[in-house]
Amino acid sequence: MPAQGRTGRPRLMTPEQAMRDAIALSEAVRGTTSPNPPVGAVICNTCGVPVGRGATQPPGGPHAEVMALRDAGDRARGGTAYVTLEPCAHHGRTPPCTDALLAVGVRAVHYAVADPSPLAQGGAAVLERAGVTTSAGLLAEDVRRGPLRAWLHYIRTGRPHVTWKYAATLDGRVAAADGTSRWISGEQARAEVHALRTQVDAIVAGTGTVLTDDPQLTARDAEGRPLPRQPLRVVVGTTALPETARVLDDSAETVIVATHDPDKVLAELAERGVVDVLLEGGPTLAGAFAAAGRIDRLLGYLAPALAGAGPAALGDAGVSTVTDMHRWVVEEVTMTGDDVRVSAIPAARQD
Ligand code: AOF
Ligand code: ZN
Repeated sequence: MPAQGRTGRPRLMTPEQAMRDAIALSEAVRGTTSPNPPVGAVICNTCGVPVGRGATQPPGGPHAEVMALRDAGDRARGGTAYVTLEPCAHHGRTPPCTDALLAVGVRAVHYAVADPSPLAQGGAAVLERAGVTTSAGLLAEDVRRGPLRAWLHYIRTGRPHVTWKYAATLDGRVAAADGTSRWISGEQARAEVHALRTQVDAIVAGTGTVLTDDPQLTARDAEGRPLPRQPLRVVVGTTALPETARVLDDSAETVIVATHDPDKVLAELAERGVVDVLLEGGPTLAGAFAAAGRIDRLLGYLAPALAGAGPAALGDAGVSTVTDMHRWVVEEVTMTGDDVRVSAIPAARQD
C-alpha cells in the first residue's frame, strides 16, 4: 500500500525523496549481498506515488528492481523507477533487470551511479533503445560514498575495501601504559561499532591483538547478546592461537590467514566473496596495511581522555620523516555520545 498523507490521499514523492528511500532500502541489506552490490529500488506510479520497494537479495537471488517490481505488480505500468545502481543488462545468476522493467512497461528509470562492471553494464543504453527515458546522477555522491562505496572499489581494484576503525584517546593512545584498554570510547560509540560490524562482510584483527585482548569480534547488542547477522572473523598472523581464544568459539565463522602481507590477506578474502572489510586491530597490523596503502577509509573514535603513555593507534607505517607522512582528507566529523568520530580517506585517492 502506498503511504497515506494526512488527508488520506496517497503521498507523492519527489525524485529526490524516492532516491533517498532507495538508498535507505539498500543500507538495510548491507552485509548480505556480497559479492553483489547492495542496491535499493523504488517504483512510483504515473502520478508519482510510490507503489513498490525492493533491495538486492543474497547472491543468486533477485536484484533490487525485481523485488520492487514484484511489490508493485501492475501498478508499475507507465511508472518511474528510482534505483541506486544502473539496472543490469546481463544474464548472470539472474535475468537482466532491464528485461523486467521493460516487460511491465516502466517509462522512466533514474539511477544514481552507472554500473562499471564489464558484465552487467550498459543497461541504460538498452532501456533508451526500447524507448525508456533514463538519467544518471541523482544523489550519486551519497550512493558512491555510502552503500556502494566498498563494491565500487572492489570492482575497480579487485580488492576488498578496507575501513580501519580504531578507538583512541585524544592523544592517540589505544591503551594505558599497563595495557588496560577497557573502555576508552563511550557506550554510544561502542554500540555504533557493533551495528557497523553487522553491515560488513569481515572483521580483521592480528594475532597480537587476539593474544593480548582475547576479543570475540562479534556484533552484539547493549546486553551482549549476538545480533542476527555476524561477519566473518579473520585473524591475520603466524603466531598460533590457544584453543580457548574467544575468536575461535562457535558464535561466528573464523578464518586464520597465516601471513603478514596485506595483499595476500585481501586476495584470500576476495576469493571468499568478501567486499567490505573492517580492520579492527591492532596497531601493528594497521601499520602494515597503512604502509602498503591498503587502508581505503579510516574511522576514528576519539575519546575525550589523555593517556600520556601507552601504545599508539598506529604502529610502524613506513614513515620516517615528515614528507613521508600519509596525508588524509577528512570527510566528516561528528559527535558520537561524548566521543569525536572522524571519517577520512587517503588524500591521494579521494574516492
Ligand atoms: C542490478 N540490481 O540489485 C544488483 C545489480 O550474478 P547476478 O545475476 O546476481 O549479477 C550480479 C551483477 O549485477 C553485479 O556484479 C552487478 O554488476 C549487478 N548488480 N544490478 O541491476 C541489483 N545487485
Ligand atoms: Zn539486475
